[in-house]
Amino acid sequence: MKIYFAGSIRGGREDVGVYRKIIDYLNIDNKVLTEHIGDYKLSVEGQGQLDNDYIRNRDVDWLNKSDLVVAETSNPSLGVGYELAYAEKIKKPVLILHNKNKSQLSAMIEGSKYFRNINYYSDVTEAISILKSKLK
Ligand code: 6IA
Repeated sequence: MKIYFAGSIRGGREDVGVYRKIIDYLNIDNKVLTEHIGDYKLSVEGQGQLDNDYIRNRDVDWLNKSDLVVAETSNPSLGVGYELAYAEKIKKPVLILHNKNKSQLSAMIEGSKYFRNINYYSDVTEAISILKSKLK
């Protein structure tokens, strides 16, 4: 299955190691379309000269083509919020992973009946076990 993985970029890159592990796990039996999110070299500083229109349109195209959206929401990110709202609008299945020790998930996500598959975890090992059981 084609998976759109969403995680913070300009919202902050401190969880990139978690994104990398989740992407590596998902890629065992699936195709993650957004591998760059787990790329340690993708830094906020290096993004000034990138074409925002291109990025947004390519990402929306990938969202449309994906079978499932997996979003890691612990580090608040406007882009991830946008992607979740877009997935809700086009009724794409969504699985959310949120580290309960890091932040409180937005009421706009918790309060939407569309997002029923919200999974709270405390470390990356638990996040992977959740994926294992949910993607069986
Ligand atoms: O507001 P944020 O930057 O935190 O939003 C992150 C989310 O928006 C991710 O889930 C991505 O899918 C999407 N996104 C934001 N910026 C980019 C981006 N920047 N490339 C791809 N997706 C993005 C340029 C990176 C470049 C080095 C290839």
